[in-house]
Amino acid sequence: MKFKALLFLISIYSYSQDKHDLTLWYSQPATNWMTEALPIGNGYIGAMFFGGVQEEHIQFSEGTLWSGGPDSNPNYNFGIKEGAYKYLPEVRALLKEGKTREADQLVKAKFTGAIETGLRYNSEFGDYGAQQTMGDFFIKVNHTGEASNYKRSLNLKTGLAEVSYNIGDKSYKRTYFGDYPSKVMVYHFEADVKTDYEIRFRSPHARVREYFEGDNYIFQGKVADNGMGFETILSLKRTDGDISYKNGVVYVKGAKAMNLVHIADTAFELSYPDYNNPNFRSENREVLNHADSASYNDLKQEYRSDYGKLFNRVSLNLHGADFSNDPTDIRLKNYADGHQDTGLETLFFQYGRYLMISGSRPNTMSMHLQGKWNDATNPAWAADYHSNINLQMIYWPAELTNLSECHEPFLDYIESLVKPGELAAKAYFNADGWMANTMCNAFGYTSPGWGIPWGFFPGGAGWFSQHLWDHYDFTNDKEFLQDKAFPIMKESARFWISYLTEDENGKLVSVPSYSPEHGGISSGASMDHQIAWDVLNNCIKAAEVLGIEDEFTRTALRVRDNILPPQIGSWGQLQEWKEDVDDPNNKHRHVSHLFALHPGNQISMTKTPELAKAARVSLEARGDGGTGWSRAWKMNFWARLNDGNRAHKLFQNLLKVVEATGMDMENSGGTYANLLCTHPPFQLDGNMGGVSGIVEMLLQSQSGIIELLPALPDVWESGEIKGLKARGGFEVDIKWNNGKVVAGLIKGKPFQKGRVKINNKVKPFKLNSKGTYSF
Ligand code: FUC
Repeated sequence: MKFKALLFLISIYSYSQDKHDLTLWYSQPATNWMTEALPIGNGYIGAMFFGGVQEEHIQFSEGTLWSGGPDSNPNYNFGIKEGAYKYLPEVRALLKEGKTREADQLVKAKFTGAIETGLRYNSEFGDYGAQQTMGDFFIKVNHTGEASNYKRSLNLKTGLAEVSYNIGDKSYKRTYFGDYPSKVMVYHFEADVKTDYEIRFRSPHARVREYFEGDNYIFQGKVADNGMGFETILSLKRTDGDISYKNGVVYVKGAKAMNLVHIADTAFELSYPDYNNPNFRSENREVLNHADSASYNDLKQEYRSDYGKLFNRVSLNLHGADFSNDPTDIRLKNYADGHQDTGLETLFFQYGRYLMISGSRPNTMSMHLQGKWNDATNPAWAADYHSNINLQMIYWPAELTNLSECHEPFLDYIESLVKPGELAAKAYFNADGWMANTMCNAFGYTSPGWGIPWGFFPGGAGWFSQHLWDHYDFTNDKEFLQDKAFPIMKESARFWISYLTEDENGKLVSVPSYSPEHGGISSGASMDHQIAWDVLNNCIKAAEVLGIEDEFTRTALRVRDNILPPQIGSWGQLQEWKEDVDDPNNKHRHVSHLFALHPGNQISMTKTPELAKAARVSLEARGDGGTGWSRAWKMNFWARLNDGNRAHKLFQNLLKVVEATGMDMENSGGTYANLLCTHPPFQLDGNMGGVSGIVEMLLQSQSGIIELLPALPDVWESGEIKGLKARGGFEVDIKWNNGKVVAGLIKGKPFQKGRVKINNKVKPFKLNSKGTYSF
């Protein structure tokens, strides 16, 4: 039996090389979902627990539960307005004549995506829909008296969340985790003394059927506006004590151990055009039956082994202060007051990896703006898939931090957008290939958003395609490149080949265009040009790997080399638009025109020093603030500019503790007490962008050279990192002292060759017959 076979693996995988204590912990229960509750997940379900003494509150959502889409409105058509393309020549002509205002008005009238809103919809996003919470469990613990020694924690080494306290001389303990292999969440309650519990489930959705059968509490519901069915089951099979059920409440009496195994599924399937899975109920039962063959300890060990296998691939040790004896909320405050705490920085790094493992596993839905953690039916920005920075940033650390398989849900999601994205590209621009604009949902919405300028960004598909190339580049999986990546990349390149037009100097430009969410209409937003360059360049590299040389590759080469290159403007800045109109006092959160520096690689310190200098001028002008993700992105930019101290300053700004939960678009980013990133409100992008920023400070490989410590800040004078990935499929360990590399190891295929930059010297290397090279 699988569970037994896994028992011995635990001893191998539970060992973590991290010397830091990697625990988030608090001496009081959470009172606020967004800022204090702690996240757990099994890839499918994301849950947040509060840890109340008298009553536990566990909120959860399942990634595929969405409102809106085709079943909410028979006219739903991926946002497409047929025939819009007829107005494209007119917009272009107006821009040529310098009639910018008229051109902008025509775009606003004709090139906004269709959306229907109204009271009958679950969210303000109408038939576009929004990610949905499934509901909340409230678990009353019947004990009286004051609690002492209270602790609520999340241990990243074991992956286990715990709540523990005493009442009098009796101790109580809860252990929670999300087990991906068995597709279950597990909530385990134990006490020295027989205890009574009451369990209630509340869902904001319509109840179809609620009942108790065998050892299982079952709730079947549906989303009001699209009728999407879902089912959640709580199995009490492993609970001692008496179990009874009345009027929606499960009563457990006299249990020393109460064990709740929790599953959930929905009628959604990520498949164009109807997105339905009619078999979800029987699939849910299979999950339950399979899990029923395992004891609590089996599930726990299966989880620890599965989690540990991924988590322990990377360890980070930074010498210096480590205040892990202080609760995390206190540490965060002290850090904001200027206390150094490299332990907290390491905790933030590994927390991002924990969130990736808990929120994104093969065959689960892609993470959204909040990963898998959403407690609302009308969440901020629909908790959707934003393509103008957010979704990509969420997945930046996947390859870098050796969690390549966690990247897959996003890559599958990209694939699901191709067909509707082709229809949208034809309808709006009569263009070849596929596009995706700023906001994408679970149902193939790839049209421009319903407002301009924020909604107009056909560059989404090209940027997404970078992730397909990177997945190949970090893994060398040629089959993946050939069968999945290249066809999708090629079609997003073909979009640009047909959308770009020649300007007065014969250069190819994007007309009309808008720099993401900033400024007005343009005859060439730099980010568009850089994305087009990037996807064409990646296609050319992919074709070389696959041995393809044809009409497409020849065109790709010609078009790439004729795109208007990044321009340096009047104050030495990198221009955000073809028009030299950048304002040196502008602090806008988006820094889109630096795409070519990061995550692109058209601009670099060594190959294009003048452009890198201009990028630096622009970055200086934008400042060190912004929303959470904006600070995180700036960390990555400064790392690419080899300025470790400045990157670290941005990291400190990202870790700035924030208590407010409202929406703020300006300069209020930071981190909540539960270490989730503050946009505000909560968005996962800043967590993940921060992790990627840390990696970019320690290791870069985008130039084809493995560069060790390219942007080491003074405060990280000595340390060690193991298991990072580099392009070419390499795995890299680095140890450093006094700012200099002292030892390291590169792993890969036997006899594989590469180049490595150690202490500013580039040298070629060849792995030995075991596939290693140590220095
Ligand atoms: C983009 C950003 C906002 C926010 C939203 C989800 O629109 O400009 O700051 O992150 O995505």
